[in-house]
Amino acid sequence: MLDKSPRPTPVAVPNDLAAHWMPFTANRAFKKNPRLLAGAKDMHYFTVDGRKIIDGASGMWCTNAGHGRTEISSAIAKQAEALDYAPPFQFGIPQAFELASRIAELAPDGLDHVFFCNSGSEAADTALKIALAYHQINGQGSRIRLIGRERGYHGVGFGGTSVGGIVGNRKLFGSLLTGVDHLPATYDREKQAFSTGEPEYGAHFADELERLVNLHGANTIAAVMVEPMAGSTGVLPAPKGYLKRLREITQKHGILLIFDEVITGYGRLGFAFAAERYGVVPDMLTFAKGITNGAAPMGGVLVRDTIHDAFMSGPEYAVELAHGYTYSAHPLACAAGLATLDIYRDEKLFERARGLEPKFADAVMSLRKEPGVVDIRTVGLTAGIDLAPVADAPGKRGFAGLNSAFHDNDLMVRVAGDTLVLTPPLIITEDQIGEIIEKVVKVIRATA
Ligand code: PXG
Repeated sequence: MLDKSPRPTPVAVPNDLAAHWMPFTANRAFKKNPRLLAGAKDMHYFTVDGRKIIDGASGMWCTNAGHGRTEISSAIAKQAEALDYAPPFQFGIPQAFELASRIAELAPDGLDHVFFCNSGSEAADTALKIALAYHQINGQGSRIRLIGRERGYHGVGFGGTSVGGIVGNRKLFGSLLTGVDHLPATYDREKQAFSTGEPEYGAHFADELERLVNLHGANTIAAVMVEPMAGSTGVLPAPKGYLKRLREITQKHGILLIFDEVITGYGRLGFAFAAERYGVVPDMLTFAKGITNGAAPMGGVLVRDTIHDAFMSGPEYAVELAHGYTYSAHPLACAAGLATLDIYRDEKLFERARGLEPKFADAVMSLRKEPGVVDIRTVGLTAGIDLAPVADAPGKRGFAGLNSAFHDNDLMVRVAGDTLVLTPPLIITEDQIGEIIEKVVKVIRATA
């Protein structure tokens, strides 16, 4: 029987860290030496003990407009008072339609419809399901294979985990989806080290799709999903011409191309979407994070009109796609999204990111002379700095870097293995870029 008698050591006190099993976290290390945050404004976090931390990570690739934007928080508060919740199945709120139109307007021509969900993981699984369903209703039900890429990250649902290519995220979780295959990663350090922007070498990695088509037969392949810039694995920008070639091959074989723009969407690469930067229009495009500046959970899939329209047949009383979430197009997220898009537009933040890109790249590349820096990649306002790992302890130096940054240098960075990742809010000033780089120098030296 459940023992409800008073416990000698209460677990319900706010400063007891035991009950919260933290996601993607080294829980035991965290609880010995916590990194606890209490507030945030513009480019900074404030810790529970009152330190001011400069944010080199946009939280977790989310707060492109910087923290504590009152336009967003008051829009959320106003919406919560006017309409807290509305069922998204068979009912709607005007803000959801307005937000979908605004997102479609930012996207390349043809990507005209938005299916809302609550996260990047849900967006990835939604896009994969739409791809399978589309082929089914289009009379090509043999197209059931999904192709991802090694080192790709598409969240943690079963679809995204299966199509994703980060070994550590896959290996504990059984057989995952069947019928999934992977393109090779686009990274070759010997040929690409210290490239700024898109590496010259590597368009040919896309040709591996022809090999998979030969192996499986085009008529069995539903979709290919890739990030235009692989973020979570440590920042791997697409090589020059790579995405165009993927587009040509997918088109030739009737395979849908899905861009996962959860990270690259909303200005990270200097454009509303990376699709625009690369002049390549996918059939679907997933987004999350920056759509609400991180202030409310929201994700979504932009869908090509021909795919959407294919579903709009059959009796009008019938549901066309048996898919959706209780919190799809949640009123608070829609309010946050609309206020966020206003800020991006009014402050021209995508253009700002584009303008800062060369200065950011130069500043980050100055780190190449620091001890144990084995490669640096930059694109948009993002950089990956590979540190030589401690022998026989991959990830140990990266973790030390995270701690050195936070505890000793008042800096927040992301870490992927032994790669330090910088991806600051797009409101960053040139001086603040310099400040972050000075701090990173200290972190690299402290962990060498
Ligand atoms: N796709 C991509 C490309 C992502 O980067 C997801 C899907 C999943 O989104 P949700 O909202 O379900 O978490 C992501 C998430 C990191 C880091 O340190 C990156 C992500 C999440 C957490 C950490 O690089 N990206």
